[in-house]
Amino acid sequence: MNILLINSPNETDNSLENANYSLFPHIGIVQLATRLEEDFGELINVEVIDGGIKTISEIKQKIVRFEPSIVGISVLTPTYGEGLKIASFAKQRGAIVVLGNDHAIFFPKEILSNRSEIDYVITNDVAEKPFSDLVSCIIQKTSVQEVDSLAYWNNGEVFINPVKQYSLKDKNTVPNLDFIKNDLAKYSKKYYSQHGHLHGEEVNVVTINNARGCENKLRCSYCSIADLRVTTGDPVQFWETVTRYHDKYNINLFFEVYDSFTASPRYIKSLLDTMPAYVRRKIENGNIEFMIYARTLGLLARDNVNKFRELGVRRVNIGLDSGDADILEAQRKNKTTDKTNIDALKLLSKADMSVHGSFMLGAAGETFSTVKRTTNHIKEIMELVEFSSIEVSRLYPLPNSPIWDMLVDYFNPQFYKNSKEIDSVLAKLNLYIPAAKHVELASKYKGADLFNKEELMSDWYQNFTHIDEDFAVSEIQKLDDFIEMKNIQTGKNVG
Ligand code: B12
Ligand code: SF4
Repeated sequence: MNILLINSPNETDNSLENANYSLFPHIGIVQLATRLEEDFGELINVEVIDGGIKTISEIKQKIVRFEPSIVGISVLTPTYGEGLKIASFAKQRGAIVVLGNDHAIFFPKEILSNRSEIDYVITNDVAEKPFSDLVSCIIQKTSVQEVDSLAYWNNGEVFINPVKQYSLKDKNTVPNLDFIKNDLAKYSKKYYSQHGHLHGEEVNVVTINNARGCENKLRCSYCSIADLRVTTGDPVQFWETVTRYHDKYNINLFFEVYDSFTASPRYIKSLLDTMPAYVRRKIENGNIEFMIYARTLGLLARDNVNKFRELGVRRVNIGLDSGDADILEAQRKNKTTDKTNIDALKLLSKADMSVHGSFMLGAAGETFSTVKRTTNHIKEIMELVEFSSIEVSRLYPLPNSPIWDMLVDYFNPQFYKNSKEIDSVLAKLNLYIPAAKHVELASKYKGADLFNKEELMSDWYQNFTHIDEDFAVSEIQKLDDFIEMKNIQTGKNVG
């Protein structure tokens, strides 16, 4: 049986890519492919294709040539529209279509109800086991009723089976890079063309993931990550993987996509304690480097920056977000201020690390003067540390976030106790939204599975900020020009 796993591409055109887009492999689908191969061996033939580096027409050609019986598509909210086009094409050619990843996790019922081209949705962000169980049922033609986290049709009704929580400690499948061995050079070349100057002569990149979650239990207002609970894998297996990838594929830059590397002090210690002498030497000689995500508060704690230096971290991605302390609080950054950001950047500079920083203009309650403060802040911090890139974007409200509660789920919020609490948060930001407006927004978006990003942003700016969207766009353009003048890469989370 042939199984094809696809990462759906961004709908934005290439000139509007974010600063790291398609520079690294989509590791989730490689991990799923590896697990299927481990579980089914010769019974299946599984391949992966990443929309980050392939066009929709290349993906369609692949479907025609490979004739998969099962097509699994990884969809995020901004990539879901393209994912549906791929799904329809695969369905017309007779494949069973399964969706996974964040957008599918958030809207299983809506997706199955609105889209006849989708057969199943896996609603777990550690999806190896449920996906493998589903494939087993399809191969053996048995009932899917016992597959955990599965959304499916039964007797004219959509069912969603209970979601099991998987811990990476128990099992974290190590992705077999042979699935993408012909593409590895493509990512590395793209990465080198944009950020090569930050590294040595040859940069071979890969994505790696041995821990997930974040210490900010409040959840940043825009954070759309499915599950923020911290789960960490075996540190010894991590170093074995690093060593294998380095020796076999010549990888020297590892992008560990742990949501916040500062989340678990115990895990940091366990990595330091188990680091093999071979890797330590490679790190000291500059032959192995890591790029991570971190929170600035976490970087200021427990001598973390020096520990990260020892672990080989040379590039840090940070959501700096704003230069205004009140806006940072409104964004639920949980005790992070503009000063915290500045202090952390200074420490990173001392440790000779480069930074990818992202900002957005349009947080709840944003005003002309808070935008001005952020603009000045960006100009100030540019001198503090080496930036690989500074990305300033409009705010794009995504589901499963506190701002989605404000915009869509006002009457039934997930991250606020009730509508009253949202009202009081908004009132502190001088925002008073009539009940009729909330009713209008809820009925506009409730029950939908596909969203128009421009419409979402327009509703957001009009109702939840004190600035015009056009003003945000023009300030971003001015900032981009300034940043590029300093030879720092820009990028867009939203075009
Ligand atoms: C690393 C990362 C990136 C890297 C990606 C590098 C790469 N090529 O993969 C960069 C910085 C480039 C990036 C870009 C974008 N990202 Co991003 N990214 C992440 C991050 C931090 C980790 C993702 C990851 O690799 N995790 C590790 C792997 C092993 O896990 P996984 O991908 O989740 O896969 C597992 C499950 O989801 C599931 N699964 C995945 N695919 C499938 C498919 C099937 C069929 C099944 C059954 C299961 C399944 O099984 C996998 C194994 O357990 C997440 C945060 C998070 N925790 O998810 C945000 C996140 C996924 N990104 C997000 C977004 C919005 C984007 C962009 C659209 C931003 C933009 N506007 O350009 C682009 C889209 C890129 C694309 N087309 O894939 C959002 C998605 C929210 C949403 N509502 O959908 C997240 C959650 C962050 C956030 N804002 O809150 N991203
Ligand atoms: S720091 Fe990042 S991962 Fe943590 S809650 Fe905020 S956006 Fe989400």
